[in-house]
Amino acid sequence: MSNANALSDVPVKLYRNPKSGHCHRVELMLALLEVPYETVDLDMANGAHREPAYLKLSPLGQVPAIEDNGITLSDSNAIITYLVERYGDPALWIGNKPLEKAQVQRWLSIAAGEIAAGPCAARLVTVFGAPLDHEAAKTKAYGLLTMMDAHLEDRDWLAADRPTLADIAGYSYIAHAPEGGVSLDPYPHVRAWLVRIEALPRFIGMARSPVLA
Ligand SMILES: N[C@@H](CCC(=O)N[C@@H](CS)C(=O)NCC(=O)O)C(=O)O
Repeated sequence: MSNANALSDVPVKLYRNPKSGHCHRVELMLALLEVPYETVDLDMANGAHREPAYLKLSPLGQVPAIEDNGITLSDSNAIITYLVERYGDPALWIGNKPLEKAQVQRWLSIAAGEIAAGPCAARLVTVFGAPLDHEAAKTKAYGLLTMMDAHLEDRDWLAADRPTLADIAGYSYIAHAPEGGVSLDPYPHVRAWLVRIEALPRFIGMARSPVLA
C-alpha cells in the first residue's frame, strides 16, 4: 500500500533567507499542509549560498532549498509541487483535469517570470539594494497587477474554484509589493484575493521588511 502521504520521521529542513518571498512561498505551503519543518537561515551577505556544501543542495546558489528524508531539492515552485505530491492532495492543489492543471502551471510560470521581474525585482532594489532598474521593474509590476485585477474581478482564486499552487506561488511577492514601491491601492480585486489567502487555515505571513533610505 502506498505510504506517499505519511509525514516525515524528521522535519523537512528549509534553507532560506527570511526576507525572501521565494522562501516564504515554501514556508507557507509547509504550514498549510501541516508538514513539520525547521529553518536554516543562510548568511547570504557573507556568501553562505555560494559555499560548496550549499551548492550541492542548490546548484545555482539560490534559496530556497530543502532536505527531506535523504532527498534535496531547490527552486520554490519545484519544492511546493513536491510537497503537495508528497504530503498533500495533488487533486486539490494541482488539479486532475487537463485544463485546470495547465492553468496552475501557467501561473507558476507567471510567478517565475512576470512576478520575479516585476514586484520581486522592485523589492530587491528597495530592501536589498540590488543594482536593478527600479522603474522598469515597477512598470512590469503595474502591468501584471492590472492583468491580475481584471482576472480576479469575477473569480476568487487564480486557477480554479479553490486555492491551488497558483495562489501560493503568487501570494508572497504580490502581498509585499508595497515594500518595492509598488502600490496595491488601485487593485481592489487583488487585495481581496490576498485577504482570502490570509484567511486560509494555518496561513503564516512573512515579516514586513524595512526599505533602504
Ligand atoms: N527560481 C528560483 C529563484 C530563487 C531566487 O531568486 N532566490 C534568490 C533570493 S529571493 C537568491 O537566492 N539569490 C541569490 C543569488 O542568486 O545569488 C526559485 O523559485 O526558488
